[in-house]
Amino acid sequence: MATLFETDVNEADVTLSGDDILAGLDGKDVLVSSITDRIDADLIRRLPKSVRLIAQFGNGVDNIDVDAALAAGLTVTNTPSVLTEDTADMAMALMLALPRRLVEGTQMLVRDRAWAGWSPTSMLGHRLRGKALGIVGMGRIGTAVAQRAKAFGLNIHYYSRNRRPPGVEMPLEATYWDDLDAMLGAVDIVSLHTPHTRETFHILSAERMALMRQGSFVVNVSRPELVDEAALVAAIEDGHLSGAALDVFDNRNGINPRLLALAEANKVVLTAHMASATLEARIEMGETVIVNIRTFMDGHQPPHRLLPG
Ligand code: 8YV
Repeated sequence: MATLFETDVNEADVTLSGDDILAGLDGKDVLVSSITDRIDADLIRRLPKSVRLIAQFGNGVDNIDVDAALAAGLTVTNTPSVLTEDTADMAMALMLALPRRLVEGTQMLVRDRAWAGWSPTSMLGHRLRGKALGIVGMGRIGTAVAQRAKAFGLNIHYYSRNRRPPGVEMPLEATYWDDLDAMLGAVDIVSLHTPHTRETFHILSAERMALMRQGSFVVNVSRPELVDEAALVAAIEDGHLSGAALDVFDNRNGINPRLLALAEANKVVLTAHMASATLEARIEMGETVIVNIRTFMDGHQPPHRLLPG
């Protein structure tokens, strides 16, 4: 960006306040944001007139009030596709980590130095093949997860606003559910791949967790807001769910100590919002931001612009 444009970078790599963001924007055409920058309606109202494009470095845009931005005549872009495969890889890794006790096995060896050697009943986990996976949100990432899971022998179920065409469903032998509640009672693993919007906030509510099968578990590489975390913790504590593998969790006031306790007890696997954190994805995300800016500044519609609604 610095080669192509006159660029002001947040070199400190720390989250800026709204006022700090505004202070750096005087006379600028473009604001490049990422998930930790809260671009709400108030900040949008206070943006200098020079700013015409918000180019998000990221797929999800729930940190931006997109409706307010579009209503103010701004263009908003994101960086989809380039992080799909890496994010799906991480979902698959998390799906394996719980039943195959990957973290626990490593900790026993390395942290606890407590391995007594192989024995027939040591570190027994559960087989993935033959289990039913319920994917919530069958977009790009959900579909990429389904492809991987199919190769691992999981039976694919999905809930999505729209049923996917036979060309997508058939190779996956996927079962479509138009009723999320019904799907939850029919699967062993629930993996969340829907964006965080007003409609999807707590899509996995306490009521819905109660509908999940005894001993089933949750994978979330999307957004913490999709899950009622307090209810999830309670459902694992009381043994209804066997666990959760979470790349995202509520971290606004630190991580919930009860969630951490469950992680210590190896019922929960936590990773640090790193599903898309590959060097390759970050480079391609940056390149996509640049393509969006360049086409916009050249007077064209940028390829990854968001539409109203
Ligand atoms: C990114 C993500 O790292 O792109 C997304 O939606 O959740 C992450 O994987 C982050 O958003 C960058 O802004």
